[in-house]
Amino acid sequence: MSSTSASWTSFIKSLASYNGDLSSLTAPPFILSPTSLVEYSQYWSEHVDLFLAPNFIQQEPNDIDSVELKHMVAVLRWFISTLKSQYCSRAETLGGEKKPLNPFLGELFVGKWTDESPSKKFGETLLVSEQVSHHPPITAYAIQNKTNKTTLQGYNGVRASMSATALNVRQYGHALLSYENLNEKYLITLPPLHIEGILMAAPFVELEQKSYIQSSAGYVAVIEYSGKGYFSGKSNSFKARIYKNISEAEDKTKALYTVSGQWSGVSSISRGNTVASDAQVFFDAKNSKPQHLTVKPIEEQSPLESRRAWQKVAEAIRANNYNLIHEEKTKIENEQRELRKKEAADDTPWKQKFFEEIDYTTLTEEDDETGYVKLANMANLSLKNVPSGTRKGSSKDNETEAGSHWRFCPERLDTTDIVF
Ligand code: HCR
Repeated sequence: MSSTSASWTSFIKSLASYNGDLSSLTAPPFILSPTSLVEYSQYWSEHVDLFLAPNFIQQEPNDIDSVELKHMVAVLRWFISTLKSQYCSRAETLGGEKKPLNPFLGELFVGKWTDESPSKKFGETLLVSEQVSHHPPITAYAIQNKTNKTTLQGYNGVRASMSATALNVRQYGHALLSYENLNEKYLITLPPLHIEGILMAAPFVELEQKSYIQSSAGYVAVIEYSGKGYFSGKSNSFKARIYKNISEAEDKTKALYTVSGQWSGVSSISRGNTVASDAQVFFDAKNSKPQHLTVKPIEEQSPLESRRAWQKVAEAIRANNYNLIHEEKTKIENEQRELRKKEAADDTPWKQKFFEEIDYTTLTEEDDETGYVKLANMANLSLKNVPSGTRKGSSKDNETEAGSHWRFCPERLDTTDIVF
């Protein structure tokens, strides 16, 4: 047995007794990614044109659909366009899914997308991503385009469990999209996923079950995911239906639009409940190149910025040097331990830079400026700390009373010393 397959075998054995905390998982070097999880927030906006598209939709005199429904279709297209970057990009660039670096508390990743539109109507789009909690690991982010008064904010954490052949991952958190000029908001829930191919040392992500997009205008999109064999026999398949509101979503024949296909490939859209064989292309992920954000050089980054903080670990991972990875990681972990001890001794807990924790179960719809409470109520979704997309009154909803979430403080971004 080669040393690579021996270390993979012992990794699989360790997964069998795995406790759900991804930071405690010690993986062999060839499965480590040199990128921190705090960077993954960038995948929400690698199609800036689609992210901003609703701002440029016009209502035509002969339109059958309301302009709000046209916006919902555009938001769904943008959401589908994010999935390939979110869930397939490591497989494409690194040859398989990898274990990301586990961000330290306060770790930052910032960058910007420049305007590549010929008319320069997009303006600049900024990303700020921050590790707001280490135990459990939670990353919060905001993507802000001031030119078009468009902001996406959200947070997410994952909990995992091992079954016979796959690592099952539940996402906690949500994303909130606001188009201020349109006076519209959208709540987006995060789908469960599992990692297949672990036994073959060729891990890849497959999404499962459902996620939702609830619009403040009432429309709701229900997206169902499946792997090989269910809808179409193809991996990364999905079927999304848009309804007038959440009660209509109880009956699939009431769908206003149906979109079906592969989120990593081509999907098509039809009116009604089924997708016709000659349906119009909705999104073609293979022929739609992602626009990567620009990040300033490492020398200009603050010590809290991810690529600067992890530089030596990342180099050791690229060099496949296990001792050096361990040595450099230990330095960061020890520094963090010392910081936490000092904070405890001085009674000055760590203060998050751009986000604050909030208990939404204590807020009324009117008191909540983000719109989360209202949108979650409209979609009949739980406000508690339960897996993203949990319906009110379901068994998961009854597992806890806690309702703390993370929200963006835009004024802190306006006054920050962090350079983009
Ligand atoms: C599960 C995962 C870490 C979490 C990653 C998340 C859920 C993070 C938020 C992003 O918005 C979306 C996202 C995409 C990733 O696909 C997902 C990762 C996939 C693998 C990774 C595990 C921790 C890796 C486990 C080790 C494997 C290779 C056995």
